[in-house]
Amino acid sequence: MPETTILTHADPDGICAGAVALSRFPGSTVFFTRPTSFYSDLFHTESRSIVVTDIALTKQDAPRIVGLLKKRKQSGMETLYFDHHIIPPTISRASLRSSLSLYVHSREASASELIYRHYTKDLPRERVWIALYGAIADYADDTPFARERIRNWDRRALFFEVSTISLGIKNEEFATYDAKRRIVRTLARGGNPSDVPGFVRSAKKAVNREFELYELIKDRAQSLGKVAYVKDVPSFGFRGPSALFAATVRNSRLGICAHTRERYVDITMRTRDYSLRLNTLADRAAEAVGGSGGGHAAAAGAKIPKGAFRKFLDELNKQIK
Ligand SMILES: [Mn+2]
Repeated sequence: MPETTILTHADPDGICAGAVALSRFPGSTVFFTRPTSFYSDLFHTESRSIVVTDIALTKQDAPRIVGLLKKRKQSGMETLYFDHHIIPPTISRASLRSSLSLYVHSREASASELIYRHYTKDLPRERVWIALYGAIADYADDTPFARERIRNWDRRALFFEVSTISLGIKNEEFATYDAKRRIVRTLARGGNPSDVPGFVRSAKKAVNREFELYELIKDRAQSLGKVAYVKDVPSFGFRGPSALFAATVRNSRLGICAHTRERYVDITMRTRDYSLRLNTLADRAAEAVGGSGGGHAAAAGAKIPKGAFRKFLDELNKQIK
């Protein structure tokens, strides 16, 4: 087992946060995980030091994750955790903090920003670009830190790189963990997303599909009360934009993209109205129909039982003031 393992999320913020971690701890192994597999991945990682970035704790797993972290700490192993998701009500912030060697958490910034700010002194100044890419990609660039730093650089070049990474990973070619590890290594060395061979072309392909998708959503979006939705429309990995386009074409505040899976319905929610707190809406409406939901204020999701979709929409309509 390597000395240090980085466990991070495979979305752009996770990739960027992981790259900042790798810049700080060169030679680490980079491993991707997600909230639902975090417990098992943590369990199977035996490195003396683990850096976790951008991974939410699920309500269900949080207590046993804290237990596992405590055990690691007692046996002299360290775990550093940088995150910006809600702390689930099944654990306390204090118990989580005391089970970690370092806990950097804020709901107000991206994981990339949080880890970069923590290690600023140990990193080349230009590495702040990665933090900004992660922040912008996660819609978390409206922070004092990001606002001020964006002024130091050419904003259009920053956004070009953000688009490359956000769109580029939507193609199969760059959707694998191996490809994402290559991206993390390039960024950690001081490269940009556009330096990864083939990545800009991949982003171009993705943006074409996104515009085609818009035409499809325009055709297929429906609404119920204040909620616009598309259900079981092929969204090619663009579930967020599909939900947003549904809101846009139906002129609604809230848009939903729903996919029927084998045993449940997968819901993605986006809004054009930033006064709505989608994570709260998702959590409450899903819970009311026997599912679970959460995420961020402007980007959330839920899993609900099959057959509960209509009731879920009714619940959302009740919740939106
Ligand atoms: Mn994030």
